[in-house]
Amino acid sequence: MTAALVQYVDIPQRGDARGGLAVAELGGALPFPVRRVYWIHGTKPGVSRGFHAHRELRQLCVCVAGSVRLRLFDGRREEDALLDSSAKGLLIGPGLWREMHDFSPDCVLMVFADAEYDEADYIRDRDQFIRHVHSS
Ligand code: T46
Repeated sequence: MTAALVQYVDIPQRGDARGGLAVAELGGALPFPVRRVYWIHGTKPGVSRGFHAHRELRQLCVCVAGSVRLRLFDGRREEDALLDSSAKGLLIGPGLWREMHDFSPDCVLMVFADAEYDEADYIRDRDQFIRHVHSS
C-alpha cells in the first residue's frame, strides 16, 4: 500500500471555561526536538508561497488562525491538506515539494522546525526536485 503524503497530527486541546489552550510538546504532537519556530502571517490576497522542498528538514505546521491549503508532491503523486483548525497539525518531512495556497486574510501559519534556517537545505527548482527524488 502507498503511504499517504499528508500526515496530520492531533494537537491536544487543554482549554477550559476561560478559553482555548493548545499544546505541542516533544513526544506528543511534536515527534522531534524543535530548533526553530517561524510563522507566516499577513499573506496578501491571491498570493501563494512555498514552491520548494527540503533535503533534510522536518517540520510541523499548525494554522493557529484562519486557514490555508498545502499541496504536497513527492515527485510522483500530489495530495492536498487543508489546515483550518489549531487542533490539527501537518507533519512535512524531507523530500516533499510544498506549495501553500488559498490563505485566508487572517491566516497565521506557525511552523516548528527541527533545524535552524539553512538555504542549502532548500530545493527551489521543481525539475531539480524531481531529478533529486528519482535519483535517491
Ligand atoms: C517551508 C514553508 C512552509 C529566513 O531567513 N529564516 C527562516 O527561518 C525562514 C523560514 C525564512 N527566511 C527567509 C528566506 C527568504 O528570504 O525569509 C524569506 C522568505 O522565505 P521563503 O520564501 O522560503 O518562505 P515560504 O513561505 O515560501 O516558505 C516557508 C519556509 O521557508 C519553508 O521552509 O517549508 O514556509
